[in-house]
Amino acid sequence: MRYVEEVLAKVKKQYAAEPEFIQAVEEVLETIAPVIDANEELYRREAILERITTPDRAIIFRIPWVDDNGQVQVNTGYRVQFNNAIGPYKGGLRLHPSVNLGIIKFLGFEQIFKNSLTGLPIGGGKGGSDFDPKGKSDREVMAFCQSFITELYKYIGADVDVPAGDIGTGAREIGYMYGQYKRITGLYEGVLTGKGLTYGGSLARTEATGYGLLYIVQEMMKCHGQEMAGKTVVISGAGNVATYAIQKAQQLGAKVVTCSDSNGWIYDPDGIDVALLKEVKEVKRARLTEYAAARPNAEYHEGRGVWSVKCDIALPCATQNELHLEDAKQLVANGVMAVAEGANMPTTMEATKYLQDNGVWFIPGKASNAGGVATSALEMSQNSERLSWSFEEVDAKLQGIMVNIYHNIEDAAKRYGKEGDYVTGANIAGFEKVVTAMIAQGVC
Ligand code: NDP
Ligand code: 2IT
Repeated sequence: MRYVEEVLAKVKKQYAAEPEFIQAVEEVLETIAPVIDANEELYRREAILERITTPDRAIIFRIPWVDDNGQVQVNTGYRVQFNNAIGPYKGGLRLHPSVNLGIIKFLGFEQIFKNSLTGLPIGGGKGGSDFDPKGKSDREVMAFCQSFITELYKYIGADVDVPAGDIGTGAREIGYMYGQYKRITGLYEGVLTGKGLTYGGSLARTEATGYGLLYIVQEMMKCHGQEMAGKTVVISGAGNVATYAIQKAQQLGAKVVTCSDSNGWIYDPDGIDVALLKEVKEVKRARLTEYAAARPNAEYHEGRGVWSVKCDIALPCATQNELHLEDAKQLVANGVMAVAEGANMPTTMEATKYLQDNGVWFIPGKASNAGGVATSALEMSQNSERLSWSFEEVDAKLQGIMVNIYHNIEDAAKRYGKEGDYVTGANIAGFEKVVTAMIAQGVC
């Protein structure tokens, strides 16, 4: 059996209880197969695929905290330090009831390749907890974050592992975590990114993932003789990534007509009002029904449905496996031109194949949402030199990084005879750098 098939079969058997992790590994291994086949003997002897699919370590811990009624609550915390061949572990912390080891492993695995694609020296990691910040008071969130860091602090550090935000972890949570880390260790260091601007955060980090998504889409459109101006865009999610994707799309002259949360979705024929969306989501932490209530022309629908809206470009920005085969069929039937992932693995494997087979330009999250972690790495650089750069400086670097990623993945796909297959291109380009570093560093 080919080495790549052998390892995939092993992973499927060994981690049968982690479907999202298997899905992420399968997509990567299937698409990098030509690179593996061409180096079969070396990679087999070096056990490259076993090593890259097994985290360096996975830390699982108890997080006890006291709620506002004096009741002790217990959550489970995770940090998966996947691969540090090219730099310290780097990746977000997800706070959502759906979090389990398999979810964190899939995200950590994706992060290895994403971080490599940024061109910056960062390895792959991810963490989080099944804690749900929704509906909790600020004091409860602080109690949770302090307890979380009281255990996690032992395993992280500016040159070791640098966590950041993800679903459910925003500026408030990072602030509480940073305060607790500093209190325990006495260190004022760049151990977390996405920090507030008054204590080491970087300008443009808040906007970076959404803006970066649009920068890469813009570059792809340009290379295909198209422009963003005048395009209709549908976006899912209403969090950090979605909000700034909507904002940048509008700045580029496109019209974004949808957004969503876990309860329902908005169709706003006049274009989403970003200021109102921020007020509802970032300030009030309320539901999208409040957005609809303030916009007479907007429709609110319960459940899922953004992919049924006719558009030129679709940008899934909420969560994994939120765009299914039926959605892909509907998008294609409605004439969609491009799909780019703001979220991590939002498109199922069947949906991805269907879109690609029908000529839709498809950019996978590890390339298209890499602007967030890239800007986190820029935050680390600023922390190291104890300086802060202007918004324009960071934003210009972000644009350069996203344009580079597009050309790197396009080129890698071409080199392996898969022109226009950005999934293959992203996985190959991401893998090449990591594998070279792994082999150079010996068996570790
Ligand atoms: P936020 O918590 O800010 O927002 C998440 C949004 O997605 C919310 O609108 C939320 O709705 C919705 N959502 C979350 N889970 C579900 C679900 N199971 N079903 C339906 N809707 C859901 O997170 P981010 O915007 O930061 O993250 C969104 C995606 O982008 C994630 O996949 C994340 O991993 C990825 N990402 C984030 C980066 C970042 O810098 N923040 C960088 C790169 C990728 P509700 O509020 O109702 O839960
Ligand atoms: O999925 C991701 O890339 C993130 N959540 C951002 C990670 C980071 O370290 O900024």
